[in-house]
Amino acid sequence: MNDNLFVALRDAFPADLDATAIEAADASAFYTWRDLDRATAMIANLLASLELPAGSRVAVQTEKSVEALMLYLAVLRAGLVYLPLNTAYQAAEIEYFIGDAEPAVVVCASRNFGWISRIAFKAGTRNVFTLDDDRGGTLLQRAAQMSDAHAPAVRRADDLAAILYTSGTTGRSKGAMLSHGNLLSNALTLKAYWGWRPGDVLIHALPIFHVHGLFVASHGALLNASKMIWFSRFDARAVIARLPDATIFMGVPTLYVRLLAEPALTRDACRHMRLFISGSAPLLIETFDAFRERSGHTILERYGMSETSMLTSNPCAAEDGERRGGTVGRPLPGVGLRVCDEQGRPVRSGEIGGIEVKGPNVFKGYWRRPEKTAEEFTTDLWFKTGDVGTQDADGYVTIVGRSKDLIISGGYNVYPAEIEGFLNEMPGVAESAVIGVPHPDFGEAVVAVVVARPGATPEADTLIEALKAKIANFKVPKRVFVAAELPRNAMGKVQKNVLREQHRALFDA
Ligand code: MLC
Ligand code: AMP
Repeated sequence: MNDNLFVALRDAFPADLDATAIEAADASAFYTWRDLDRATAMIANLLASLELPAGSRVAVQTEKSVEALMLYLAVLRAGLVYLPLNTAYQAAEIEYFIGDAEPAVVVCASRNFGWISRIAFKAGTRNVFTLDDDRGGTLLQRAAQMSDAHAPAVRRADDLAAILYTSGTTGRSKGAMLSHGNLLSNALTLKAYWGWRPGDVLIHALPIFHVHGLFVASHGALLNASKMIWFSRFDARAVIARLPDATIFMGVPTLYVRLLAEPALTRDACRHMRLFISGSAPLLIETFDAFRERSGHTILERYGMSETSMLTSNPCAAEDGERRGGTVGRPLPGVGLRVCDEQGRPVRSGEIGGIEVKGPNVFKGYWRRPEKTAEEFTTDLWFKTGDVGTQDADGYVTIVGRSKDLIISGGYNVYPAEIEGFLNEMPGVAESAVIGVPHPDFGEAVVAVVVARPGATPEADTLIEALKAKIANFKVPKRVFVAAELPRNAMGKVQKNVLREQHRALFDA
């Protein structure tokens, strides 16, 4: 018995391997199921030729491409551990992840080879390959010499398949360890609950370095032998132009806001669609309503996280109930969910508390951080999500806030403590507080308030430029304010809620 996730995905391929599996959105390239099978075998053989110990990590920072998806599948096939990295990450961030995960293999874009290979070799990585979005790079050159037959490595359900870096509820980024069993159980649950059926076609327009685009979207289509229409980046007009050829779309709320900004989004454009799914950040009820009005479709909102994959979903089938805007639906089949007070006692339905979860989808713990893992589980082994919400008598969950200091901007997580750390080191800055405020496009936008050192006059624009050179662009505050002091409570703790209130209307139209 082989529990390797790749085997389940490969077993789902259609009988006709020459049918199209993935089509580039501009119809410039078509990949058959046979192409996926052969290419993943060749890359897996290349990885196998490196004779790496079991559990070795393959860290990947490349632009989105079908070949990058093939690399992910090949890593599973070879029985290694996939570690995807956001393309926006810069040197200090990459250095941290590579230092922490100690990957045996790093794959990066050719243009970044110089600095990334320096970081990787210094950290003890032996193999650095390149992969570009035009099929260039050493990875495919080397794989082209390999056999296109490969027996998937035997893995047990508990063996590690991927590590996703996330900050959990506190502190520096930690690697969430996901097993083959975690990922497969969630993929199978979603396949059934969202009623994937023959003929479904997915528009894949999300990045493939996070749960949403890499697991939820790709696994869903692969497990259903569904064709994907592949966008290397999201473009609202181009997506609308392909809706008539598709049935399923998945996006973060920003994508829905941007689709709605296009007059071409009409009922007629959506007539062939079956399902629009949203997640990764709160979907505003205004967006939910406006989308229904314009397209005739009720967005299905679901909720999940890196550590757990998907946890709750609004119903897909009418007999399972209605899709309620503002809620994230009910716990998925097989997922246990409870809402607890600060003492860890379950609250009554309708009352607010911390959301805790349990199930076959819940991760194995944080990479090399047993103490952090222990902190985020209760004594009876429920995982504390750090999200705050309520569950009504019908089981629908509403997320009302987060106990973790986290900003979600356009579906990307930003940890204020990390940005504050960088700001506090900058010349002229005594201290800082980073907050999220409502933003019409990104949902929340990052804003910083800094206090100057005595005699210093740090400029907002200079600080923003300096941050741009150090951290991923989506983490850089859209605005920086210099204040005389930060509001504090009697205990001396910065009152971020006061700052959020002060700047709440900053991005109002
Ligand atoms: C881009 N920018 C952002 C941003 N994305 N700013 C804040 N938040 C974001 N998310 C800024 C850049 O810094 C840059 O600014 C400018 O926008 C243009 O950059 P770009 O890369 O060209 O932007 P664009 O292509 O428009 O990207 C926007 C986006 C992208 C919404 C398409 O952010 C995106 O793909 N988001 C999806 C994230 C996602 O997949 N999340 C899933 C997480 S999984 P400047 O100033 O430098 O020019 C998860 C679990 C779950 O959470 O439940 O699913
Ligand atoms: P990540 O660690 O990147 O996987 O982000 C997970 C976090 O995204 C969750 O803990 C939630 O705070 C948030 N999230 C995901 N889906 C939703 C949703 N539908 N509504 C509100 N928040 C969400």
